[in-house]
Amino acid sequence: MGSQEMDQVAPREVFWNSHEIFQLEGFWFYANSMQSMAAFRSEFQPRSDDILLTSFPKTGTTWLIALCHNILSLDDDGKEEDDVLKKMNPHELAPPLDVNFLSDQVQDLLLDPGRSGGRLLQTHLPYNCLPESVRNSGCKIVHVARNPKDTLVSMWHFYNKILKISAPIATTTPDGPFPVERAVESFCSGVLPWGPFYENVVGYWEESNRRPKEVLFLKYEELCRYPEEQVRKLASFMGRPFSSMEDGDAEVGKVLRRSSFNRLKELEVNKNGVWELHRLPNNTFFRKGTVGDWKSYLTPQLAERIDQLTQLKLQGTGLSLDDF
Ligand code: PAP
Repeated sequence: MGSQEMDQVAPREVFWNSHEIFQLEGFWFYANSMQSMAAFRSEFQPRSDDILLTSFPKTGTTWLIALCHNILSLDDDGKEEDDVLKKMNPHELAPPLDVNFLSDQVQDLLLDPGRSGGRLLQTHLPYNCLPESVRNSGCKIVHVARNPKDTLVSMWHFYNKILKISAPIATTTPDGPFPVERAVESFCSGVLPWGPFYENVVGYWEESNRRPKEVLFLKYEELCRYPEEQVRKLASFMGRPFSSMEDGDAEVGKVLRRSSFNRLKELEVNKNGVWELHRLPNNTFFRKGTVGDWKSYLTPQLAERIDQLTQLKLQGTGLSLDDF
């Protein structure tokens, strides 16, 4: 469906009293990205060595981009001072294709990713909404998932912050933080950008079971708990396995250090820089970077509400997002 047809027929809602969203194929997306999304779905030409990073928002996208970028950059024998992450927020290396497909920056990046090896691409689109060309191309897809309560709390902080600074996607600017109870309500209803959360995640989980060589499913919590093991798994999947010898261990350490939350958060570019494409301060992508922060924000009742839904939605899928 083209964006004009979509515009006429798509159901619409307002997310958090501020962002207009529309529904397509059971999922919700920002209304102002309708044109870009339609173009991405119909025009995007994948290459067989592309690596497409996918995620529901706030589940570890920034970290995943940094990790993959640093894995691919090992071949360039980059010195610390040449590290582009010192000059750019990780998102600038792989802007969301569904939202920015028509921008000059993305079109330039698609033509010349500026590094040897495959292109690093990113989207929050659910698996079934990816361009057909991607689903049929066999290009590699990595998905990162996260505990739903931590995802929600991260999202709550993020939107409260960007609404305060009146990002261009927002139509109104509220006085105080959006009530967390209403954020839980909206999360559970599934009516939120790229939602419903569960269906988005399960789509990739199921595809990773069907095509494990082409779709890798990672969890934020496992990356936190077993970083070396998970990065080795990611690199092997990307076709850049580390050696099991000492030099391999050193490379894994380098990738993890360069991608670490503490390092990235403290870089000048992420403390004070702005991601011009979205006019967002880079610091909005680095908050706490921990597991279980939901405990500081959700009452037992709200947590129980999400847990029950998680159980219901993941029943029979073999997926658990509450292991930690
Ligand atoms: P996005 O969907 O807007 O791109 P995304 O990067 O998926 O956001 O998620 C942001 C979360 O990842 C934040 O979590 P928090 O709110 O619970 O703190 C952010 O702090 C965290 N994060 C960002 N970079 C890293 C990193 N290098 N390591 C671990 N966590 C990170």
